[in-house]
Amino acid sequence: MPKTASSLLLYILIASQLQKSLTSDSSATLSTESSESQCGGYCFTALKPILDHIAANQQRWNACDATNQQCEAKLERIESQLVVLQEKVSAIEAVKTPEGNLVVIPKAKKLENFVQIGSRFFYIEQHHRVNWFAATNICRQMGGHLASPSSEKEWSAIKERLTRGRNYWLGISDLATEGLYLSQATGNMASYLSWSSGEPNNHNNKENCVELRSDSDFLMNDIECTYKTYFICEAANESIKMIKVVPLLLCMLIAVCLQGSSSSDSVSGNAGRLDRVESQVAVLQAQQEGGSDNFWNIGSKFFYIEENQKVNWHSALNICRELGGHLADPDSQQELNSIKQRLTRGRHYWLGISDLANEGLFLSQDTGKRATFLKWIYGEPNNYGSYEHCVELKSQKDRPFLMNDAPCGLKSYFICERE
Ligand SMILES: [Ca+2]
Ligand SMILES: [Ca+2]
Ligand SMILES: [Ca+2]
Ligand SMILES: [Ca+2]
Repeated sequence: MPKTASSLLLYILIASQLQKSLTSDSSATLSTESSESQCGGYCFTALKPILDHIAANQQRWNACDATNQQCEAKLERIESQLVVLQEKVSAIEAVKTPEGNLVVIPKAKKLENFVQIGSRFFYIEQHHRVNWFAATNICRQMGGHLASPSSEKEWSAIKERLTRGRNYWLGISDLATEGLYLSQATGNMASYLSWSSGEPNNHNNKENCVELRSDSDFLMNDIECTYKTYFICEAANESIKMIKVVPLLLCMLIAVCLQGSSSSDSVSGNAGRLDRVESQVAVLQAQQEGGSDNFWNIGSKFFYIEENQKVNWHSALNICRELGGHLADPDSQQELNSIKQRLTRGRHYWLGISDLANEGLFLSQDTGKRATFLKWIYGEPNNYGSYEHCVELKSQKDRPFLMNDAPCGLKSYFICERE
């Protein structure tokens, strides 16, 4: 089925479900109870704060004024953002466990090759023997990680699926610090270790990667990472986060549109609502990438570079706030240098600095005080056309990234910062 047709079908499906919940509720506010069953638990959980938000702001939105065409144009934009998310999600597939949890398996491999254990999925490679590093890469390409059992229960359930006479890599190593066994997926201490007797022995001072050994009933052993053997992958949690978002967005979109059309006198309330939804979509997109894992640190500060969507300066402010920080204002050359290394040439990135309050006086959005560190491109800030009040980082050709004042309504990538 073509993508547009299948999305349409989804819309209609969710729409009809939500219509039921709306028409059965004379107050025309979203009934959270009915939405829970209509929308599916997983959708609802993530959706609830937004539904509450929509309900709370309903009056204000109803007073808003806009044309039908504006509504449609916005819907089109939201839909195209959804398509982008769908593209990302197309690499993975979700299935529901008997308990109703949504679990993700990489699409590259067939469902029957994955073993469901509790709420997680594992893939056991039974054909190819590779070294630990190759196993790590293969699992990553499949959208997961080399596995690290989280409990004795999980370990023994995995064990049941293994073939006698074969050993299997786990995503655990002491490559970083001798004797400190970290999970490759999380970078933290492995949550469950069950060593074979006398192990880990770091034999010849060379054993840094962990395998499950057949000859010790699949207890763990440290062995040289270049040893070739079978391996076990686990599906990644991030993929699960990702898969939850698309149905969530569809629910939001339909909820908003139905609310608009349920009151006869207006499509007019739609504009304000759609503004909200659009910015929520932007936030969700950023949250996909901007989880705490994706902030990296310079000294005591953490930074996140949004490279997936362009938004105006005010939206960028909001998104960084939603991610628990603020739009970045680097305050030293060292910080600027570290940030610059990660930027993509030719792109523009919003910073949290503007002269919106007083022309020519550039304030940090975070502190409300004069920005302490400004590195302008030659000839900037020029307040071109008298309407450039927001500060971006940009590079011209081969030149380094430096600052420029630009119109706040322009859509650019952006950088968030967190203490
Ligand atoms: Ca070792
Ligand atoms: Ca050993
Ligand atoms: Ca200005
Ligand atoms: Ca300028």
